[in-house]
Amino acid sequence: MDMEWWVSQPKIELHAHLNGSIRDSTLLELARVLGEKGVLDIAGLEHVIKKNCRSLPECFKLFDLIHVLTTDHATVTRITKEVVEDFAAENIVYLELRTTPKKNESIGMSKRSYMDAVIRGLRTVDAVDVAFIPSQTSSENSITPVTGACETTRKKIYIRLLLSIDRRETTAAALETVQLALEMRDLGVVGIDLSGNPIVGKWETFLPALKFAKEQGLLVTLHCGEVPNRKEIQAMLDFVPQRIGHACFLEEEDWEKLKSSKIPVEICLTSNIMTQTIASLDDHHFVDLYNMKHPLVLCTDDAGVFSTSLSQEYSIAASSFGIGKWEMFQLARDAIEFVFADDTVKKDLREIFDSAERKLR
Ligand code: 6MZ
Repeated sequence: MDMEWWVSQPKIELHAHLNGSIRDSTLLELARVLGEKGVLDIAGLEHVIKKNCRSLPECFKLFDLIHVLTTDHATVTRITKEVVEDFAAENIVYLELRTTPKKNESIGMSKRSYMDAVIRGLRTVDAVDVAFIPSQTSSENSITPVTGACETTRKKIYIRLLLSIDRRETTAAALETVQLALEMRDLGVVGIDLSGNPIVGKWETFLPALKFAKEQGLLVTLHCGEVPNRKEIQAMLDFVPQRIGHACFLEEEDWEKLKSSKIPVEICLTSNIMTQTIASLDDHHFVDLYNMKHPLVLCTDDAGVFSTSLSQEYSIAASSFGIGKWEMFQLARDAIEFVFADDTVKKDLREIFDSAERKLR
């Protein structure tokens, strides 16, 4: 199967970090502008940006650099728009985009104004129809089935937002993010993510904010087991989040707990390989989870940083694990059950997949 086939099929993306999904070309352009202004020494920077294999610690250094380049309101708006257009272009019909609200007093940025810039980005997308305000979801959007590369009608993408707590943050900062998520529920914010450098920060620091989020009905996904950390992995599974990301370093007992809990796992193949979290695809836990019929969803993590796309992740899984086209289509459809959006959206998504399926038969 060629890439065109994977691109043409409807897909659901549930684990994508905004700043990790930025286009290479935009990143280089922003770096050059700051370089010309003398704000940044860009010697060697292009090499860093273009490097296509980096360890997990190197990745977080790159994120700090990306944040220097992107964290002003106009750029946040621009990259949001571009990221949405890029996902929609490859027939992602539902995108749960996550980002860490950032505060920078020197440029008048609060977590709220950062998120407002993201929302402006969603509003300025013009290449495709964007459905992100929950109350308007059913009336605003007639269903545009995604049927293939030669589709002539406009594409449509549902978007929901997750606010990320960075593991460098304090309990108070994490609570502020949860509070903001609650305030922005009518703008499509549906949940909270815990992410950032997995060797930084302690679970106990974030727990009060995550508990509060849960009590308030926000849905939670956690980066879990990206590095070996037995105690934290156990505590995370005991918290019973609605989904977890990665799950690379679980021990036997944790696997049992995960499997009986049926917590869906967001699998990011290229990310795990590039960061050398998993040595090779042959060793990837995808196979075991897939064979067990454990709920799972293929995701990109950081499509820009890892030079991948969701279509490519599907293609890699199919060829590496010998899974047929039809099964892969079902895998993509199964993700409907794990989205954090409400039943109206799920119903629309089912219709989109049904319509695509009729064309496949
Ligand atoms: C953990 C990750 C990540 O939030 O600024 N992030 N956290 N593990 C990963 N695996 C490679 N990839 C990205 O997007 C970038 C931020 O997302 C988190 C990190 O906190 C990173 O700084 P935003 O839009």
